[in-house]
Amino acid sequence: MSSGGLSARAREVLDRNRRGDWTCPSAALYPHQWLWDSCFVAIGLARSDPQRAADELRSLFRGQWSNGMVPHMIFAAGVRDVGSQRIWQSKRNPLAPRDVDTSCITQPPLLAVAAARVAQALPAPDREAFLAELFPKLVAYHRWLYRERDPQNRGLVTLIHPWECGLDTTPPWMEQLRRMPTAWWLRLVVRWRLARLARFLRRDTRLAPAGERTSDNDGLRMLVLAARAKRHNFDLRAMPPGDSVLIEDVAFNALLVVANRSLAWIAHDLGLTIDPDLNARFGATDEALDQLWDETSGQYYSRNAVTNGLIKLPTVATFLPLWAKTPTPTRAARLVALLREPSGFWPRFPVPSVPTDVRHFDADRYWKGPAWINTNWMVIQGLHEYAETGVGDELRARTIGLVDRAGFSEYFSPLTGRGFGADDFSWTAALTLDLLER
Ligand code: 2M8
Repeated sequence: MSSGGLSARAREVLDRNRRGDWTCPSAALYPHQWLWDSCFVAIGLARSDPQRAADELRSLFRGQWSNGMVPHMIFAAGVRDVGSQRIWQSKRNPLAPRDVDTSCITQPPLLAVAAARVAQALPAPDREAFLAELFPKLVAYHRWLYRERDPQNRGLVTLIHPWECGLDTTPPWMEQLRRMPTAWWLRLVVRWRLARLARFLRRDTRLAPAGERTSDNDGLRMLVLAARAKRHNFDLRAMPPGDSVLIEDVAFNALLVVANRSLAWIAHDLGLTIDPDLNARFGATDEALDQLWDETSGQYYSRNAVTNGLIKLPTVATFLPLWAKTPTPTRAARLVALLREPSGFWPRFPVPSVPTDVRHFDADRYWKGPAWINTNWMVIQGLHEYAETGVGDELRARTIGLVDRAGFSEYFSPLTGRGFGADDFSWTAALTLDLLER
Protein backbone atom coordinates (compact mmCIF):
# COMPACT_ATOMS: atom_id res chain seq x y z
CA MET A 1 0.00 0.00 0.00
CA SER A 2 1.19 3.57 -0.67
CA SER A 3 2.40 5.51 2.39
CA GLY A 4 -0.52 7.93 1.86
CA GLY A 5 -2.97 5.02 2.08
CA LEU A 6 -1.33 3.66 5.21
CA SER A 7 -1.34 7.01 7.00
CA ALA A 8 -5.01 7.59 6.07
CA ARG A 9 -5.84 4.18 7.59
CA ALA A 10 -3.81 5.00 10.69
CA ARG A 11 -5.75 8.23 11.16
CA GLU A 12 -9.03 6.32 10.77
CA VAL A 13 -7.99 3.98 13.59
CA LEU A 14 -7.25 6.96 15.84
CA ASP A 15 -10.59 8.55 14.93
CA ARG A 16 -12.50 5.37 15.71
CA ASN A 17 -10.77 5.07 19.09
CA ARG A 18 -11.35 8.74 19.95
CA ARG A 19 -13.46 9.34 23.05
CA GLY A 20 -13.80 13.12 23.09
CA ASP A 21 -10.53 14.63 24.29
CA TRP A 22 -8.72 11.33 24.66
CA THR A 23 -8.13 8.10 22.75
CA CYS A 24 -8.52 4.56 24.09
CA PRO A 25 -5.90 1.96 23.08
CA SER A 26 -8.55 -0.31 21.54
CA ALA A 27 -12.35 -0.10 21.66
CA ALA A 28 -13.07 -3.64 22.87
CA LEU A 29 -9.97 -4.78 24.76
CA TYR A 30 -8.80 -1.51 26.33
CA PRO A 31 -11.74 0.92 26.62
CA HIS A 32 -10.11 3.18 29.26
CA GLN A 33 -7.31 5.74 29.05
CA TRP A 34 -3.71 4.63 29.65
CA LEU A 35 -0.82 6.95 30.42
CA TRP A 36 1.88 5.97 27.96
CA ASP A 37 -0.63 4.98 25.27
CA SER A 38 -1.96 8.57 25.27
CA CYS A 39 1.62 9.89 25.08
CA PHE A 40 2.27 7.77 21.97
CA VAL A 41 -1.04 8.90 20.46
CA ALA A 42 -0.09 12.54 21.04
CA ILE A 43 3.35 12.00 19.48
CA GLY A 44 1.72 10.41 16.42
CA LEU A 45 -0.87 13.17 16.04
CA ALA A 46 1.55 16.04 16.75
CA ARG A 47 2.24 16.96 13.16
CA SER A 48 -1.14 16.35 11.55
CA ASP A 49 -3.44 17.52 14.37
CA PRO A 50 -1.44 19.30 17.10
CA GLN A 51 -4.56 20.67 18.84
CA ARG A 52 -6.01 17.20 19.31
CA ALA A 53 -2.57 15.98 20.43
CA ALA A 54 -2.43 18.78 23.03
CA ASP A 55 -5.90 17.85 24.33
CA GLU A 56 -4.86 14.19 24.56
CA LEU A 57 -2.09 15.18 26.97
CA ARG A 58 -4.20 17.70 28.90
CA SER A 59 -6.78 14.97 29.45
CA LEU A 60 -4.21 12.78 31.24
CA PHE A 61 -3.96 15.40 33.98
CA ARG A 62 -7.65 14.87 34.86
CA GLY A 63 -6.25 11.87 36.70
CA GLN A 64 -3.33 13.57 38.46
CA TRP A 65 -3.36 13.04 42.24
CA SER A 66 -2.81 15.93 44.62
CA ASN A 67 0.65 14.52 45.48
CA GLY A 68 1.66 14.80 41.79
CA MET A 69 1.29 11.14 40.79
CA VAL A 70 -0.09 10.57 37.30
CA PRO A 71 -1.92 7.24 37.30
CA HIS A 72 -1.42 4.62 34.63
CA MET A 73 -5.17 4.38 33.98
CA ILE A 74 -8.19 6.66 34.04
CA PHE A 75 -11.41 4.68 33.86
CA ALA A 76 -13.94 5.62 31.18
CA ALA A 77 -17.27 6.66 32.67
CA GLY A 78 -20.09 4.26 31.90
CA VAL A 79 -17.91 1.30 30.81
CA ARG A 80 -18.65 -1.76 32.92
CA ASP A 81 -15.31 -3.22 33.96
CA VAL A 82 -15.90 -4.16 37.56
CA GLY A 83 -12.99 -6.67 37.75
CA SER A 84 -10.46 -3.98 36.83
CA GLN A 85 -11.94 -1.05 38.80
CA ARG A 86 -12.28 -3.06 42.02
CA ILE A 87 -8.52 -3.56 42.24
CA TRP A 88 -7.95 0.14 42.80
CA GLN A 89 -10.99 1.90 44.31
CA SER A 90 -8.99 5.11 44.01
CA LYS A 91 -11.61 7.35 45.60
CA ARG A 92 -10.91 5.71 48.96
CA ASN A 93 -7.58 7.54 48.85
CA PRO A 94 -7.92 11.24 49.78
CA LEU A 95 -5.10 12.15 47.36
CA ALA A 96 -6.97 10.84 44.31
CA PRO A 97 -9.25 13.04 42.17
CA ARG A 98 -12.95 13.09 43.11
CA ASP A 99 -14.49 13.17 39.65
CA VAL A 100 -12.71 10.28 37.89
CA ASP A 101 -11.72 6.75 38.91
CA THR A 102 -8.04 6.01 38.39
CA SER A 103 -5.50 3.30 39.08
CA CYS A 104 -3.11 3.93 41.99
CA ILE A 105 0.21 3.25 40.23
CA THR A 106 2.01 4.99 37.36
CA GLN A 107 3.51 4.03 33.97
CA PRO A 108 6.60 5.06 31.95
CA PRO A 109 6.80 8.85 32.33
CA LEU A 110 6.69 9.91 28.69
CA LEU A 111 4.47 12.93 29.35
CA ALA A 112 7.18 15.59 29.09
CA VAL A 113 8.59 13.94 25.96
CA ALA A 114 5.18 14.01 24.26
CA ALA A 115 4.48 17.56 25.50
CA ALA A 116 7.74 18.85 23.98
CA ARG A 117 6.97 17.22 20.62
CA VAL A 118 3.42 18.55 20.55
CA ALA A 119 4.59 22.02 21.56
CA GLN A 120 7.03 22.14 18.65
CA ALA A 121 4.14 21.54 16.26
CA LEU A 122 1.81 24.18 17.77
CA PRO A 123 1.62 27.76 16.45
CA ALA A 124 3.70 30.12 18.67
CA PRO A 125 0.99 31.66 20.92
CA ASP A 126 -0.73 28.29 21.50
CA ARG A 127 2.63 26.70 22.22
CA GLU A 128 3.45 29.04 25.04
CA ALA A 129 0.01 28.75 26.62
CA PHE A 130 0.11 24.94 26.34
CA LEU A 131 3.56 24.63 27.89
CA ALA A 132 2.81 27.17 30.63
CA GLU A 133 -0.31 25.16 31.55
CA LEU A 134 1.47 21.80 31.60
CA PHE A 135 4.82 22.78 33.12
CA PRO A 136 3.81 22.94 36.83
CA LYS A 137 1.89 19.67 36.49
CA LEU A 138 4.86 17.96 34.87
CA VAL A 139 7.20 19.26 37.55
CA ALA A 140 4.83 17.97 40.25
CA TYR A 141 4.86 14.55 38.57
CA HIS A 142 8.66 14.34 38.30
CA ARG A 143 8.98 15.54 41.90
CA TRP A 144 6.60 12.78 42.99
CA LEU A 145 8.69 10.19 41.14
CA TYR A 146 11.81 11.24 43.02
CA ARG A 147 10.23 11.93 46.43
CA GLU A 148 8.07 8.81 46.61
CA ARG A 149 9.93 6.35 44.43
CA ASP A 150 13.55 7.19 45.16
CA PRO A 151 13.30 8.10 48.84
CA GLN A 152 16.90 7.05 49.52
CA ASN A 153 18.29 9.17 46.73
CA ARG A 154 19.81 6.24 44.84
CA GLY A 155 19.31 7.90 41.48
CA LEU A 156 16.93 5.25 40.14
CA VAL A 157 13.19 5.15 40.80
CA THR A 158 11.67 1.92 42.10
CA LEU A 159 8.54 0.35 40.65
CA ILE A 160 6.12 -1.58 42.84
CA HIS A 161 4.21 -3.52 40.17
CA PRO A 162 4.94 -4.87 36.65
CA TRP A 163 2.01 -2.84 35.25
CA GLU A 164 4.10 0.24 35.98
CA CYS A 165 6.89 -0.76 33.59
CA GLY A 166 4.54 -1.05 30.61
CA LEU A 167 6.15 -4.32 29.41
CA ASP A 168 3.80 -6.09 31.81
CA THR A 169 4.72 -9.78 31.57
CA THR A 170 8.35 -9.23 30.65
CA PRO A 171 10.44 -12.22 31.93
CA PRO A 172 12.53 -10.38 34.57
CA TRP A 173 9.41 -9.17 36.37
CA MET A 174 7.63 -12.52 36.06
CA GLU A 175 10.68 -14.32 37.43
CA GLN A 176 10.75 -12.02 40.48
CA LEU A 177 7.01 -12.50 40.93
CA ARG A 178 7.45 -16.28 40.94
CA ARG A 179 9.99 -15.91 43.76
CA MET A 180 7.82 -13.78 46.03
CA PRO A 181 6.70 -15.54 49.20
CA THR A 182 3.13 -16.75 48.70
CA ALA A 183 0.32 -18.15 50.79
CA TRP A 184 -0.35 -21.91 50.73
CA TRP A 185 -3.60 -21.42 48.80
CA LEU A 186 -1.80 -19.52 46.03
CA ARG A 187 0.82 -22.26 45.70
CA LEU A 188 -2.00 -24.79 45.39
CA VAL A 189 -3.84 -22.72 42.78
CA VAL A 190 -0.62 -22.33 40.76
CA ARG A 191 0.33 -26.01 41.05
CA TRP A 192 -3.10 -27.24 39.96
CA ARG A 193 -3.53 -24.49 37.37
CA LEU A 194 -6.78 -23.47 39.00
CA ALA A 195 -6.38 -19.81 38.02
CA ARG A 196 -7.93 -20.61 34.64
CA LEU A 197 -11.24 -21.07 36.48
CA ALA A 198 -11.22 -17.34 37.18
CA ARG A 199 -11.03 -16.44 33.47
CA PHE A 200 -14.58 -15.18 33.54
CA LEU A 201 -13.21 -12.16 35.44
CA ARG A 202 -10.85 -11.31 32.57
CA ARG A 203 -11.82 -9.15 29.65
CA ASP A 204 -8.80 -10.01 27.47
CA THR A 205 -9.24 -13.80 27.23
CA ARG A 206 -12.83 -13.28 26.11
CA LEU A 207 -11.56 -11.21 23.18
CA ALA A 208 -8.25 -12.87 22.22
CA PRO A 209 -6.90 -16.46 22.40
CA ALA A 210 -5.56 -17.24 25.90
CA GLY A 211 -2.26 -18.49 24.39
CA GLU A 212 -1.44 -14.95 23.23
CA ARG A 213 -2.20 -13.27 26.56
CA THR A 214 -0.83 -13.15 30.09
CA SER A 215 -0.79 -16.73 31.45
CA ASP A 216 -3.31 -17.52 34.19
CA ASN A 217 -0.59 -17.96 36.81
CA ASP A 218 1.26 -14.73 35.92
CA GLY A 219 -2.10 -12.91 35.91
CA LEU A 220 -3.02 -14.26 39.33
CA ARG A 221 0.34 -13.33 40.82
CA MET A 222 -0.03 -9.79 39.44
CA LEU A 223 -3.44 -9.50 41.09
CA VAL A 224 -2.08 -10.80 44.39
CA LEU A 225 0.75 -8.26 44.21
CA ALA A 226 -1.70 -5.43 43.50
CA ALA A 227 -3.81 -6.52 46.49
CA ARG A 228 -0.72 -6.49 48.73
CA ALA A 229 0.30 -3.03 47.52
CA LYS A 230 -3.24 -1.82 48.20
CA ARG A 231 -2.94 -2.88 51.84
CA HIS A 232 -0.12 -0.34 52.09
CA ASN A 233 -1.89 2.37 50.11
CA PHE A 234 0.47 1.75 47.15
CA ASP A 235 3.07 3.63 49.18
CA LEU A 236 6.58 2.31 48.52
CA ARG A 237 7.84 3.43 51.93
CA ALA A 238 5.15 1.44 53.70
CA MET A 239 5.61 -1.77 51.69
CA PRO A 240 7.49 -4.55 53.52
CA PRO A 241 10.44 -5.53 51.28
CA GLY A 242 10.05 -9.23 52.06
CA ASP A 243 6.46 -9.26 50.89
CA SER A 244 6.78 -7.01 47.83
CA VAL A 245 8.44 -7.00 44.42
CA LEU A 246 10.49 -3.79 44.19
CA ILE A 247 12.46 -3.22 41.01
CA GLU A 248 14.62 -0.48 39.56
CA ASP A 249 13.34 -1.02 36.07
CA VAL A 250 15.75 -0.27 33.23
CA ALA A 251 13.10 0.74 30.68
CA PHE A 252 11.33 3.09 33.09
CA ASN A 253 14.52 4.76 34.30
CA ALA A 254 15.91 5.17 30.78
CA LEU A 255 12.65 6.83 29.73
CA LEU A 256 12.80 9.00 32.84
CA VAL A 257 16.17 10.34 31.68
CA VAL A 258 14.65 11.20 28.29
CA ALA A 259 11.65 12.84 30.00
CA ASN A 260 13.85 14.84 32.39
CA ARG A 261 15.66 16.27 29.38
CA SER A 262 12.38 17.18 27.71
CA LEU A 263 11.24 18.87 30.90
CA ALA A 264 14.46 20.91 30.99
CA TRP A 265 13.84 21.87 27.35
CA ILE A 266 10.28 22.98 28.21
CA ALA A 267 11.57 25.09 31.12
CA HIS A 268 14.12 26.71 28.82
CA ASP A 269 11.51 27.38 26.14
CA LEU A 270 9.38 29.17 28.74
CA GLY A 271 12.36 31.15 30.04
CA LEU A 272 12.16 29.28 33.37
CA THR A 273 14.54 27.03 35.26
CA ILE A 274 14.23 23.70 37.03
CA ASP A 275 15.05 24.19 40.71
CA PRO A 276 18.54 23.00 41.76
CA ASP A 277 17.28 20.13 43.95
CA LEU A 278 15.26 18.55 41.19
CA ASN A 279 18.01 19.23 38.69
CA ALA A 280 20.48 17.38 40.91
CA ARG A 281 18.11 14.37 40.95
CA PHE A 282 18.03 14.42 37.13
CA GLY A 283 21.84 14.31 37.01
CA ALA A 284 21.89 11.43 39.51
CA THR A 285 19.63 9.32 37.28
CA ASP A 286 21.84 9.94 34.22
CA GLU A 287 24.75 8.52 36.20
CA ALA A 288 22.94 5.74 38.03
CA LEU A 289 21.68 4.16 34.80
CA ASP A 290 25.26 2.95 34.39
CA GLN A 291 24.82 0.65 37.39
CA LEU A 292 22.38 -1.43 35.36
CA TRP A 293 25.04 -2.35 32.79
CA ASP A 294 26.54 -5.85 32.83
CA GLU A 295 29.96 -5.83 31.18
CA THR A 296 30.13 -9.61 30.62
CA SER A 297 26.97 -9.89 28.54
CA GLY A 298 27.12 -6.32 27.22
CA GLN A 299 23.52 -5.62 28.23
CA TYR A 300 21.45 -3.48 30.58
CA TYR A 301 19.16 -5.22 33.06
CA SER A 302 16.62 -4.20 35.66
CA ARG A 303 17.73 -4.51 39.30
CA ASN A 304 16.04 -5.90 42.37
CA ALA A 305 15.92 -2.84 44.65
CA VAL A 306 16.11 -4.94 47.82
CA THR A 307 18.95 -7.37 47.00
CA ASN A 308 20.68 -4.99 44.54
CA GLY A 309 21.08 -7.93 42.15
CA LEU A 310 20.71 -7.43 38.40
CA ILE A 311 17.97 -9.63 36.94
CA LYS A 312 19.94 -11.04 34.04
CA LEU A 313 17.21 -12.04 31.62
CA PRO A 314 17.64 -10.35 28.23
CA THR A 315 14.78 -8.23 26.86
CA VAL A 316 14.27 -5.39 24.42
CA ALA A 317 14.58 -2.98 27.38
CA THR A 318 18.37 -3.28 27.09
CA PHE A 319 18.24 -0.92 24.06
CA LEU A 320 16.26 1.90 25.69
CA PRO A 321 19.27 3.57 27.40
CA LEU A 322 20.39 4.41 23.83
CA TRP A 323 17.53 6.91 23.65
CA ALA A 324 18.69 8.31 27.01
CA LYS A 325 22.12 8.66 25.42
CA THR A 326 23.90 7.54 28.57
CA PRO A 327 25.94 4.58 27.16
CA THR A 328 29.54 5.28 26.13
CA PRO A 329 30.19 4.93 22.36
CA THR A 330 31.81 1.52 23.02
CA ARG A 331 28.78 0.24 24.90
CA ALA A 332 26.44 1.67 22.28
CA ALA A 333 28.38 -0.18 19.57
CA ARG A 334 28.03 -3.44 21.53
CA LEU A 335 24.29 -2.85 21.84
CA VAL A 336 23.91 -2.20 18.11
CA ALA A 337 25.84 -5.42 17.33
CA LEU A 338 23.56 -7.28 19.77
CA LEU A 339 20.49 -5.79 18.10
CA ARG A 340 21.62 -7.01 14.66
CA GLU A 341 22.12 -10.63 15.78
CA PRO A 342 19.84 -12.71 13.46
CA SER A 343 19.47 -15.55 15.97
CA GLY A 344 18.49 -13.14 18.80
CA PHE A 345 17.04 -9.65 18.43
CA TRP A 346 17.00 -9.45 14.59
CA PRO A 347 14.76 -12.22 13.22
CA ARG A 348 12.67 -11.61 10.06
CA PHE A 349 10.40 -9.11 11.85
CA PRO A 350 12.47 -7.30 14.50
CA VAL A 351 12.59 -6.32 17.35
CA PRO A 352 11.25 -9.17 19.53
CA SER A 353 10.48 -8.21 23.13
CA VAL A 354 12.63 -11.21 24.16
CA PRO A 355 15.47 -12.50 21.91
CA THR A 356 14.46 -15.57 19.92
CA ASP A 357 17.36 -17.73 21.15
CA VAL A 358 16.58 -17.84 24.87
CA ARG A 359 14.50 -20.40 26.73
CA HIS A 360 11.79 -18.01 27.82
CA PHE A 361 11.10 -16.70 24.28
CA ASP A 362 7.48 -17.24 23.22
CA ALA A 363 6.67 -15.82 19.75
CA ASP A 364 2.93 -15.39 20.36
CA ARG A 365 2.64 -14.37 23.96
CA TYR A 366 2.27 -10.72 24.86
CA TRP A 367 5.53 -9.25 26.27
CA LYS A 368 7.41 -12.59 26.17
CA GLY A 369 8.56 -12.50 22.54
CA PRO A 370 6.34 -10.57 20.10
CA ALA A 371 7.54 -7.36 18.42
CA TRP A 372 5.73 -4.20 19.54
CA ILE A 373 5.60 -0.97 17.54
CA ASN A 374 6.23 1.28 20.56
CA THR A 375 9.47 -0.47 21.50
CA ASN A 376 10.59 -0.47 17.84
CA TRP A 377 9.88 3.26 17.72
CA MET A 378 11.88 3.90 20.92
CA VAL A 379 14.80 1.79 19.66
CA ILE A 380 14.75 3.86 16.44
CA GLN A 381 14.97 7.08 18.51
CA GLY A 382 17.99 5.61 20.31
CA LEU A 383 19.74 4.58 17.09
CA HIS A 384 19.36 8.12 15.78
CA GLU A 385 20.89 9.53 18.98
CA TYR A 386 24.05 7.59 18.10
CA ALA A 387 23.91 8.49 14.40
CA GLU A 388 23.26 4.83 13.58
CA THR A 389 21.11 6.06 10.71
CA GLY A 390 21.59 2.97 8.54
CA VAL A 391 20.24 0.55 11.15
CA GLY A 392 17.63 3.10 12.29
CA ASP A 393 16.31 3.58 8.77
CA GLU A 394 16.22 -0.14 8.15
CA LEU A 395 14.26 -0.75 11.34
CA ARG A 396 11.92 2.08 10.42
CA ALA A 397 11.29 0.58 6.95
CA ARG A 398 10.75 -2.91 8.40
CA THR A 399 8.38 -1.58 11.04
CA ILE A 400 6.26 0.27 8.47
CA GLY A 401 6.36 -2.81 6.21
CA LEU A 402 5.18 -5.05 9.04
CA VAL A 403 2.18 -2.85 9.83
CA ASP A 404 1.35 -2.45 6.15
CA ARG A 405 1.32 -6.22 5.76
CA ALA A 406 -0.40 -7.30 8.97
CA GLY A 407 -2.51 -4.28 10.02
CA PHE A 408 -2.62 -2.15 13.17
CA SER A 409 -2.37 -5.06 15.60
CA GLU A 410 -1.33 -4.74 19.24
CA TYR A 411 1.77 -6.95 18.73
CA PHE A 412 3.31 -9.22 16.08
CA SER A 413 5.12 -12.53 15.78
CA PRO A 414 8.77 -11.66 15.13
CA LEU A 415 9.07 -14.95 13.20
CA THR A 416 6.06 -14.83 10.86
CA GLY A 417 4.87 -11.22 11.10
CA ARG A 418 1.36 -12.33 12.12
CA GLY A 419 -0.57 -9.76 14.16
CA PHE A 420 -1.89 -10.65 17.63
CA GLY A 421 -3.96 -9.13 20.43
CA ALA A 422 -6.24 -6.18 19.73
CA ASP A 423 -6.90 -5.01 16.15
CA ASP A 424 -6.96 -1.29 15.45
CA PHE A 425 -4.54 -0.62 18.28
CA SER A 426 -3.95 3.09 18.83
CA TRP A 427 -0.20 3.29 19.49
CA THR A 428 0.52 1.05 16.49
CA ALA A 429 -1.43 3.52 14.32
CA ALA A 430 -0.02 6.66 15.97
CA LEU A 431 3.64 5.66 15.84
CA THR A 432 3.30 4.39 12.26
CA LEU A 433 2.08 7.89 11.42
CA ASP A 434 5.14 9.39 13.07
CA LEU A 435 7.49 6.98 11.26
CA LEU A 436 5.82 7.74 7.91
CA GLU A 437 6.16 11.49 8.41
CA ARG A 438 9.81 11.40 9.34
C1 2M8 B 1 -1.14 -3.54 28.76
O1 2M8 B 1 -1.34 -3.36 30.15
C2 2M8 B 1 -2.63 -3.42 30.77
C3 2M8 B 1 -2.47 -3.12 32.24
O2 2M8 B 1 -1.97 -1.86 32.41
C4 2M8 B 1 -3.31 -4.77 30.63
O3 2M8 B 1 -2.62 -5.79 30.47
O4 2M8 B 1 -4.54 -4.79 30.71
C5 2M8 B 1 0.32 -3.20 28.48
O5 2M8 B 1 0.68 -3.56 27.18
C6 2M8 B 1 0.55 -1.70 28.72
O6 2M8 B 1 1.85 -1.33 28.35
C7 2M8 B 1 -0.45 -0.86 27.94
O7 2M8 B 1 -0.31 0.48 28.31
C8 2M8 B 1 -1.90 -1.32 28.21
C9 2M8 B 1 -2.90 -0.62 27.27
O8 2M8 B 1 -2.50 -0.69 25.94
O9 2M8 B 1 -2.03 -2.73 28.00
